[in-house]
Amino acid sequence: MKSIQKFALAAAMTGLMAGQAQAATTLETVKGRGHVQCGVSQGLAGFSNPDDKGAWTGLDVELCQAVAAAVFGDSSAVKFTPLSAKERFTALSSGEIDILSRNTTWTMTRDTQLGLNFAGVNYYDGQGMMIPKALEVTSATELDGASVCTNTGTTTELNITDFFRTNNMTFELVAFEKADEVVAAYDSGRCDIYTTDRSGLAAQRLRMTDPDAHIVLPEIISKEPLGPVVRQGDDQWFNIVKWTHNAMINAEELGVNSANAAEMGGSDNPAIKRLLGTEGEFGSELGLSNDWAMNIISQVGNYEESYNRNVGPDTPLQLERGVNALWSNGGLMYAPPVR
Ligand SMILES: N[C@@H](CCC(=O)N[C@@H](CS)C(=O)NCC(=O)O)C(=O)O
Repeated sequence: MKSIQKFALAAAMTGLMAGQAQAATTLETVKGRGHVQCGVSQGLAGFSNPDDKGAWTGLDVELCQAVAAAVFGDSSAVKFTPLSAKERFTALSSGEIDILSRNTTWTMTRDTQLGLNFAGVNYYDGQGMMIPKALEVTSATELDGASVCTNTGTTTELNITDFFRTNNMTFELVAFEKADEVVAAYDSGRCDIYTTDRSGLAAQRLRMTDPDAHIVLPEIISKEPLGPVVRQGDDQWFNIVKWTHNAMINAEELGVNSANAAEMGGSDNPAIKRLLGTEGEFGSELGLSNDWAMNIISQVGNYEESYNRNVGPDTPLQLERGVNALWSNGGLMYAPPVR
């Protein structure tokens, strides 16, 4: 037995013999600390990005603020840990963060090998490619022999390799740990292609010396369902993050938003009453107060508000709702009911 395993076994036995109490749950740890610790990117406009005063903004940031509103009734009770793609899962597994909310794709091995639970999908994405207009290429299939800039520790690296191989094309992968390095390398002409999630391309194009000199090709080469992640082994915390996300989507569907939530608490619609806690014990069954979702919606907003504020058509990213529309509008956003 490796010495580290022996140590863990001895520590566990000592704990058992001493009748030691169970380790604290994530909710207890979070409450004791007084804030949620949320892992985010190192800066990606629209998703998790510090503003000029250093305050974090974005769709992924607001998900964590919503969890803080659900737990503490205070959306500001959250601190952010910027993480590279490579560092993010270790930070979650080790307990350094309570939630990873960082343009992270739900894949099978992240569930099975890394022991993680995705609490939902807050942005359905796909991988794309950006190229300088000057290349005068209209399809990725014309890019045989290209050099490709991307991030290490991502699904992106794997998908681009599949794409070139299945199309019988050669390529040179130029991978960096930090997104800033990828942006700088591509912008300086080191690569013909910048590949990442299409939402990421929309954000990073704005950082180029001349954004208009680049285009995103039409091909979508993968499925990238992005969402918040927790560790396996704490179903209560998993439920809290999952239902925070669901509450924001259900609120949009029910027409409840930050401006009308307080008034909607008095609605006759039973689905709205259950969501807002004026009927039932749905919050206390999560380990929270019954106004958990009222706090999320009044302090952060519903999914539509968060989407439009951070990544929607009126933001610099200009991302149409597309597949991220509610199921009732032909999209994929569908939350189970509060029932
Ligand atoms: N969704 C992919 C890619 C995630 C990723 O790390 N993308 C880069 C490129 S957009 C990024 O987040 N950069 C921002 C940063 O590292 O701060 C995954 O989960 O592996």
